[in-house]
Amino acid sequence: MSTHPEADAPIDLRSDTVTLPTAAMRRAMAEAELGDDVYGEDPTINRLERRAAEVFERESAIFVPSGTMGNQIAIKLHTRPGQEILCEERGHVYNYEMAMLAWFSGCVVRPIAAPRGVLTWALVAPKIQPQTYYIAQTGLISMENTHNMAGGTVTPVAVMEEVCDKAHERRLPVHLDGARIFNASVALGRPVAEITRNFDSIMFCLSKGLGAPVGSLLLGSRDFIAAARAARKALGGGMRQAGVLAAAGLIALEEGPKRLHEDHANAKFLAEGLARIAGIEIDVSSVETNIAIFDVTGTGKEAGAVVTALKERGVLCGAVNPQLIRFVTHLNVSRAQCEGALRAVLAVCV
Ligand code: TLP
Repeated sequence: MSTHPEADAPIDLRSDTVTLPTAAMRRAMAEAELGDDVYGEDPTINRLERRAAEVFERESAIFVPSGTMGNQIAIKLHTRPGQEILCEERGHVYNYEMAMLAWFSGCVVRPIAAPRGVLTWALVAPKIQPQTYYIAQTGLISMENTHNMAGGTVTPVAVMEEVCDKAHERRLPVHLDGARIFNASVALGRPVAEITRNFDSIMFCLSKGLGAPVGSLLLGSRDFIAAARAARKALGGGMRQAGVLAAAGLIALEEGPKRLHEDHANAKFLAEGLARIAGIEIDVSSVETNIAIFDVTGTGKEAGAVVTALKERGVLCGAVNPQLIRFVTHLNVSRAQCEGALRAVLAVCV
């Protein structure tokens, strides 16, 4: 399902969210059987939700318009206002979801710094609040795998299992922001159902590396997903004939994971090339999936200025902060384009 743009088109490494639907997706969207999903009558949405639940071996699943909505519905359902949520300090739920965990759920975050974004029980345990009536209580632990802003790093299965088991002993739920859980699954060489077994809820995105134009799924128990349906409606996420989107999503779910290893190889190739450029720092071993984050401080330039100069050379990417730049590979990025991106970085930075 490759749809590489022409060689002279911009190289878009800003995110794997920029992928365009394949020809097969567009055909399936045009031909999708539709109904009103708020009445539960869209056969294509129903099929996608059933299939996702089957793939993850969960009781139930719900289609949501975005990863943000999936995460925030889960947070709302797991917590009560006035509680704390533990997550890694660079976590998406904390940094890039419009403080909705405060706004919608009335919670605050107690962020935890974790090397490579790997949130271990040893880091989590000391941050759980004692059960004293005058201290805000810990309501939820939220993990992220792969970890986006740590550079697409993968949390090992044993680490996830220990956090879930120990949290459950303390009656604490654990949510997984698995926006890129299929990238983690490919990197770990184990099926998504196996690596996510112990979480209370899981969100994953169809519209990142898997290539669908829109949509994410939230998975959990039958009761949890029934409650999620009401929360989604409250947020304005009741989407009527959304089967047009689910039709593309079904293809993304079946076909998308099969080619993610190509994106991982391209990100590694970029990282290896970047590591050879004077003034750029990147830990190549931490590039485990489709994201490469590198430090340009040693070039004497600010990340924002490098991003602007790269854009002029047809390479699109984003600055994480004044030091760091993120490259994300995906199905619309070829190896030849990665070679072109490295040539552009060399020209701009040296
Ligand atoms: N990530 C986007 C930006 O918001 C940063 C990107 O370009 O990587 N969880 C994780 C781990 C994510 O990376 C993202 C999107 C989301 C949730 C939210 O998904 P959407 O954009 O569908 O709301």
